[in-house]
Amino acid sequence: MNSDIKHEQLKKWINEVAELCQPDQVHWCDGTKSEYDQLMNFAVQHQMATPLKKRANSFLFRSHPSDVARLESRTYISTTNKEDAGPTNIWLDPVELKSIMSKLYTGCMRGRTLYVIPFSMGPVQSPIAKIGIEITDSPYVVCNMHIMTRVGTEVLKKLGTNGEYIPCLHSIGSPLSPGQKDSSWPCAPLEDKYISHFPEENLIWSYGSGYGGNALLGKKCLALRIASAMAKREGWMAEHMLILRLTNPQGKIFHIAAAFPSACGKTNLAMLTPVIPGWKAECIGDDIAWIKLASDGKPYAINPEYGFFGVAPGTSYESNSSAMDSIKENVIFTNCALTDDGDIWWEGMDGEVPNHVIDWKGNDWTRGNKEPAAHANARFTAPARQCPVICPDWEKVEGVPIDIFIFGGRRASVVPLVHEAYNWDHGVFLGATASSETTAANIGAVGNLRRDPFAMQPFCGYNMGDYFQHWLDMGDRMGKNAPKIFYVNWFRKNAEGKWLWPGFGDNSRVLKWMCERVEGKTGAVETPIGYMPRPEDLDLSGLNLSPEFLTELLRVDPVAWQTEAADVEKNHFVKFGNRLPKRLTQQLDALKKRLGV
Ligand code: OXD
Ligand code: MN
Repeated sequence: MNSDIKHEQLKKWINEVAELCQPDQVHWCDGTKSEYDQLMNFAVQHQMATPLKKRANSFLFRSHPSDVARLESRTYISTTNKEDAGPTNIWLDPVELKSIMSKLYTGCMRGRTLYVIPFSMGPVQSPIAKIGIEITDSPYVVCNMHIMTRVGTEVLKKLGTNGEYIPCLHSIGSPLSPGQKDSSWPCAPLEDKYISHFPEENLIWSYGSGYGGNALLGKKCLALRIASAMAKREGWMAEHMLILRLTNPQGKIFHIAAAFPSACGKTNLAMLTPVIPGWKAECIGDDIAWIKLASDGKPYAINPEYGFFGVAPGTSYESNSSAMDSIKENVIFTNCALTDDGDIWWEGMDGEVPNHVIDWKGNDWTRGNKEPAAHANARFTAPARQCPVICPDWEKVEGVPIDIFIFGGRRASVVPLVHEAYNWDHGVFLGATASSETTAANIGAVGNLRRDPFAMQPFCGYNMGDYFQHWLDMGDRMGKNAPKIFYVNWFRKNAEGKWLWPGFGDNSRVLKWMCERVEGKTGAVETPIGYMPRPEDLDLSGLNLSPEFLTELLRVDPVAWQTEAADVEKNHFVKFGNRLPKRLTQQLDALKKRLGV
């Protein structure tokens, strides 16, 4: 036990966990580079990681084929009353769940080291930041946490003798007997994996998986599920949102926070290169926003993370040059392919498809192979400071004032390029009814349409009906300072299945319209679903977009929207019973009336 630790309650918790999990040793992480290097050396020596010849201080890991993404089907919100977890979460009674998991945790770290990771979500001195302590037996998790959060002694100093922290217990669930050879990605079988949250006591217990959000507990578990429940209790917001600064040619600054489901282009939008002359975009965060009202009544957001855990396939200089420049060195790659000259590769990267690589399963792969070489949810973990368009204010302790909220998802049809809410309640309705086709970020079927309210379906740590009410309450508190709300769909297709909108840098054209709406400088038409730009309101200069494509992008089909409204009523809102705020039912009624239903 580290004798510098003065926090008695923390020491007691570590001792209790060590007694239960029975590791060979306990290591308190200090967050230094030498600690990172030692752990990476260990991972390389034990054939868990491959150093990349072509990228300085960068490593490739290959996970077990069963452990490749978040596992919503094994993610639990465990509250005393089932209703408090709500219809979008899987609930288990806390006593029962703790009993199951305590059995699994017993002796689970035998033959391994228990690492204690003190971390801060948000700049350590930010009044919006929160401290977590993750216990893990995975060196891979420690190294990723070094990049994704602020780890180390500074955090322990802030914690002092009795500071508040969120305990996050993680084990890969794979003890070693004496002399047993370890595997390159130890983890537990699916039926023993649990990603559990106890929001009433701000507690996280995760067992059996070593991958991403299942194991890097600062991210989805703390910064979204537990934080959303804390935010509700404490009157702030924890959202699945990127944060972006846009500066117009006159030097006016706008801050945008945008929520999209996993693997729907948040990182690309967060780092976009505007195609319209004179506009500048800077990235503050690509996944999570914590937002508090300041004394001026405005909502201020921080990015609680310190790095990017981005989806690799599809990332290229063409789609996101800033992401590519962020991953030149000091990066952990997971489930990417390895080229013969010691670099990584994935589908959708610039240049020629290589003749030969080692695929994410460790097998030879040659061009033309039907199976992808990189897993669809392969990831890069990179320090945010390496992003060439990181905003100079990204670590501002008070955050940045938000002017615009955006919701969206992947919809091949029905949903137009952009529409604007009539008012705050209507905006909350747009967030509450957001929908998207599912992606590989979660283990499960890909391409199915599902409602993903506020892109928080997998991440809201309490009853989603109460979460809708929280958004309404926050709007009431913000009043005239409430940001304008928009809904976008970059993914609409024509009858032949072709994308109608180029996306990426061209999305700046849509953002420009939003900023001009905030300034009251541009027009819009009223449609049944909200305000929309007329073709002439969008800056389309230099874009070779056919008039038919533009018409289709901005088309509102009343019959299709009647079907949407009926789906919201019969299959979505009905799930929330008496937890559904009346103000949202009124919004649905108003939509139906505008549609002539
Ligand atoms: C992520 C996700 O990793 O949303 O950000 O799955
Ligand atoms: Mn995400």
